[in-house]
Amino acid sequence: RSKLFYEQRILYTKCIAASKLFSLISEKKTNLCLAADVTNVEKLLKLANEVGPHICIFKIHADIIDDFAEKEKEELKNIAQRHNFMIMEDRKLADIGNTVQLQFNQISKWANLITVHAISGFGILEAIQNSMNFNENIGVFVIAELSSQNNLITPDYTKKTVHLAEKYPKLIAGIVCQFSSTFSNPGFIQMTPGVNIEENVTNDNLGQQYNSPETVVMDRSADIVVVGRGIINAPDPSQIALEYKKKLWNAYLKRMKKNN
Ligand code: UP6
Repeated sequence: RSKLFYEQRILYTKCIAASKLFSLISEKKTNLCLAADVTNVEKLLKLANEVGPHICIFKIHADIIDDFAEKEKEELKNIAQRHNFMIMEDRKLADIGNTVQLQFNQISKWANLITVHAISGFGILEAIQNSMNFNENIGVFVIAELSSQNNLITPDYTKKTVHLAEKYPKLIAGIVCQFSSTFSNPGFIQMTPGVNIEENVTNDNLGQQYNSPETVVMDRSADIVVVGRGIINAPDPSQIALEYKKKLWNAYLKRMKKNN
């Protein structure tokens, strides 16, 4: 998997959203996903406008945003179209199939990508698959590992999660994980959070752990890297996003050179 260029990976995926994402990444030459964890909706839209040119995914937590209504969702969709990025709702759905289906039907009205935990078993993916018949363009990222210190996910849980994901290739765009060994299917996109370019920033005080762009892309084969506070707390988010974009893309090119 780590030897293949993004555009080559299209051949291996059965998920429409993943193949769009692979082409978008190679066209824009960016594997950066912004975690736009802000609570103010104007600030959110401003970030999308300013950082949009440098990212492949604009990832949000809709439930932390004040007044994120129909109008603002439309506006975000327009910005996404203008700057050619995808919108991810990082909802980490985890309930029984029926509840998840109802949640998914709402979220799929405005998001292109969504995250889910596999904790409740096959029902969660089955439910989304049923709804997907009406909207084939939305892709799912399954959480197989977390970036936080002492989290409760075990190697066995991770293995079973990947195994379950393999059964839904049309649905699954990728896997949220930390290591290249977590899965091998080149059709799945590895999305990895927990990255900061400041050498002295290795964690926050709530368990988050950070690595460098080189570590996650070169050593751990990340395909898309999630950066939040490293960008959004900077005085000029757009300028720092460009810096992350360049570092991450160079790390990808180096990995390709080394592996081919
Ligand atoms: N995220 C993680 N770790 C995971 C999964 N998701 O940090 O294992 C998400 C968080 C946040 C972002 O919900 O939105 O990635 C990381 O933000 P940060 O760069 O500000 O730490």
